[in-house]
Amino acid sequence: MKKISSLNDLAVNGAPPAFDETQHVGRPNIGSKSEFIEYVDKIFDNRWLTNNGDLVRTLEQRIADKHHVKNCVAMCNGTIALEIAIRALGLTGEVIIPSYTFIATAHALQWQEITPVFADINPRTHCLDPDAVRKMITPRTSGIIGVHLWGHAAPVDELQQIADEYDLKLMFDAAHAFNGTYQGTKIGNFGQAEVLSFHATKFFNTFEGGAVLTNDDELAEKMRLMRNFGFTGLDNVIHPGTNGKMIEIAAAMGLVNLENVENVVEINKQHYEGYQKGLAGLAGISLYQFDENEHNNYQYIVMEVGPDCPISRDEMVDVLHAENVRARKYFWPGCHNMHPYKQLFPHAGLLLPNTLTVAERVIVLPTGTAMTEEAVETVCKIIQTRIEV
Ligand code: T4K
Repeated sequence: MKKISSLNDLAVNGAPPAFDETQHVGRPNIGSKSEFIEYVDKIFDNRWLTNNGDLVRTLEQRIADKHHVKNCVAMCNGTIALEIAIRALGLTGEVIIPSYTFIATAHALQWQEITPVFADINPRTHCLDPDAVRKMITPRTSGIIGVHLWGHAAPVDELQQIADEYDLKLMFDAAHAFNGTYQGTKIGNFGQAEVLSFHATKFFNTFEGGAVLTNDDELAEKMRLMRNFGFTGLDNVIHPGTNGKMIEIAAAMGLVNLENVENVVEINKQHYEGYQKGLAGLAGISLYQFDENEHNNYQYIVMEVGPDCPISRDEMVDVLHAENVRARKYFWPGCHNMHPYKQLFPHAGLLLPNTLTVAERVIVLPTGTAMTEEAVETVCKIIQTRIEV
């Protein structure tokens, strides 16, 4: 790997890029290939491919146990899991969410003709600000969806208090928060339901996949019906539904990856510490702080480029891309600036000052098991070299 020692070494100045192979944000964390092949053999032998198979049920039980929650309802992806949870909870009218999230949080509502109402975030945690949530409540509000962004828990207690006060439903988009905690309790136990994503780029993946965690047995039963067209038995449909089923091959990947999650946390943490060290003291650069009293999966390395940095966030992204570091501007420019919300609510940004500031500053850097410690050092060196020119 080529070492960066001065600005002249940077690809933007005509030299070859620092990395031969692209370092992406989101390279999958993958467990044992041979164990996966064993599961594939089983699937072929059983000729059972989908529809609540053995592997899906085993995975659900293991994930529920891991999160100390009564029910895990596995789905084909996190977005469908959000849609089904939203519908099962009976959300209608308006639902308050952050704009600073992946677009799926908003689309899962809009897709069902429910209006996402964007509330501002806390600039330190990047999660919903409870005071901002209060300001957005109207007679049409039926619920709140908090997002545990970067795996950091949303302000669960304050949001629950608001929900109780106004008789609203509360659920969480926990797509980033697999195996995380809030005040020592595992994610999955808060609100009426919490939704995980097992997309390839997530801390834990099933290729594509997701799940709803809940301690409400009745709600879980409803969602199990809804993910399977409302069928009970062979010919009896007793509920409106869709096809949200997880397939056996996805569950096999999940069972293999589940064995590996502690290893992934360890590597992610090492990389996080490597970035902390490598980026310390750089003008205008700060790294998102995780609460070390909680269990974090460190899947997102979130760097902020502030006004004191000699170059802008976008210039920094260009520098990194030129070196084959596929850093990402998650979640720029905020959901409220994307279609159809930008057209529907052209003035939403006026009430979202922290969202705008954070969205303009963040760069997510690569991490995970596909990345080496030296690669982390090199990425830091690229940033350092460009700043200290
Ligand atoms: N809520 C939140 C808060 C979420 O972040 C998400 C998903 C959801 C809900 C919805 O859950 P799902 O329905 O997805 O289960 C990615 C993911 O597609 C998306 O799942 C994720 N959030 C979001 C944060 O990131 P993109 O558009 O950035 O993905 P893409 O295809 O650019 O991939 C990112 C990088 O990962 C690429 O540069 C290359 C690398 N990669 C990707 C894949 C798929 C690989 O190396 N191998 C791969 O197989 O959205």
